[in-house]
Amino acid sequence: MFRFIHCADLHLGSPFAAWRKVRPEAARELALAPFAAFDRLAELAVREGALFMVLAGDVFDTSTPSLYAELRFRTTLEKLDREGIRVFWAAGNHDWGAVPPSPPANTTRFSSEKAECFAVTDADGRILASVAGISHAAADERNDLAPLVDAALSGASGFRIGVLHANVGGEAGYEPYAPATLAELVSGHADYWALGHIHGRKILHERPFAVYSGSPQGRSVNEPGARGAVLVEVDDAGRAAVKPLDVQLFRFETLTLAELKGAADFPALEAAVRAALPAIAEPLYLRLVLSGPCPLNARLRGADSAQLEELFAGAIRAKLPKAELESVIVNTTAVPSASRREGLAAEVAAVRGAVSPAKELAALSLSPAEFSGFSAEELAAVAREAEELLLDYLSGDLEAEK
Ligand SMILES: [Mn+2]
Repeated sequence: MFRFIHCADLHLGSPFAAWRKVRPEAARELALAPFAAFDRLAELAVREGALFMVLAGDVFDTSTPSLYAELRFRTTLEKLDREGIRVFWAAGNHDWGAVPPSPPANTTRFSSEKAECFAVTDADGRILASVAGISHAAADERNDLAPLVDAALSGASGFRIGVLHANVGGEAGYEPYAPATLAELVSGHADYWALGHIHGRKILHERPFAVYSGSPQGRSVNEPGARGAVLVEVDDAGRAAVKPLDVQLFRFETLTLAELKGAADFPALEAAVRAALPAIAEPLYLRLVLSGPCPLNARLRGADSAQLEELFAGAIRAKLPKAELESVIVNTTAVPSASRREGLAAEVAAVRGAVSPAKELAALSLSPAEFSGFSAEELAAVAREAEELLLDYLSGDLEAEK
C-alpha cells in the first residue's frame, strides 16, 4: 500500500488586487493563504506517510513569480525533500514559464517539449508507481496533450498516474486550454489522471480515476465551499481510494436572502440575516445578497457599502465569530402597494399618451438617431421599466433620489 497527494491550482502569489484598494489588511491575509494551504498539505503528506505529491499546474499565479513566492514554495519543497517525499509538477497556463533554476532534489518539473515518465520505487527498488506528465509550453496551449502523456504511460509499471493541466470535456467558464475528452482519458493506460485547471474538486470518473483536486484556497466567492487537495491510497492489488483533504485557511460563501417582504425596519432585517446565517466554524468571508421585494428597498439602495457592512457586522460577529463580511449586495425591489398603484396606473397611461418622445429628446439635445441602435423590443422594455419606475415614485414605494 502507498499514498500520494494530488494538488493543483495553488496560484501562489495571487495579488488580490481588487481587495488591496479597499481592504489592504484582508488582501494581505488572503495573499498569504495559498502558501499556508500548501504548507498544510506538506504537513499532511508527512503525517499520512505519502510517498510523493503531484502538482497539476498553476502552482504560481504568474509565469514570473515574485522572489517571495519562489522562496516560500521552495521552502516547502525542501521540507518535503527532508522527509523523502518526491514532488512531480506539470505546469499549466499560469505557471508555464516559471522554471526554478535549481529545484530541490526531490522535485521534478515535467518538460514542456515532451511527455516524461518517472518510476517511484519502494526501499527494495520495486516499482510502485509510474508518474507521467507534460507542462504547458505557452499561456494558451490549444493542443490536446493527453495522448502524449498516455503514450508515456504505455508499458509503464506499477500504478500509472498521468499529471495534466487540461480542460476535460469543455468545461464552461474555463479557457479551453489543453482540451481533452473524458472518453480518451479513461480508455488509455492511466489508472489515475491527476488533473488541474478546474478550480472545483471533482471526480470525473472512477477506475480509472480522472480527478480535479480543485484549488486548495478559494480566491473569491466564485470559489466557495470546502477546498484543498485529495489523498489517494493505492492498495497492494492496485485499487485506489480517494479522500478529500481540506486545507484552506479561509472559506468563501454567499448567503442570499430573497424573502424580505416582512423586514419593515432595520432591526427586523438584521434579525432575518441572523436567522439565515449558516453554521460554519472555519474562518469565512461572507457575501450577503439581499434580493426580492423589501420595504427598506430605497433606504438600502441609498446606503453606501460601509454603512451596509456596519449594519450587519454585529449580527455576523455574534453568530460567526470567525467570519468577515466580504460585501453586501443590494438587489432588492420596492414592495408594490397594489391599491395605490392601481389608482395611479390610469394616470401613468395618460402621461404616456401625452408625452412626445421626440419633443422630450429634443429638450435634452438628443436626436432620435442616437437611439437607433436599440431594437423595438429593447425600446419597449425601457418604456415598461420607466412606467414601473414612475408608478413606484408616484405610489411612494420608491423614494426619489436627491
Ligand atoms: Mn488555475
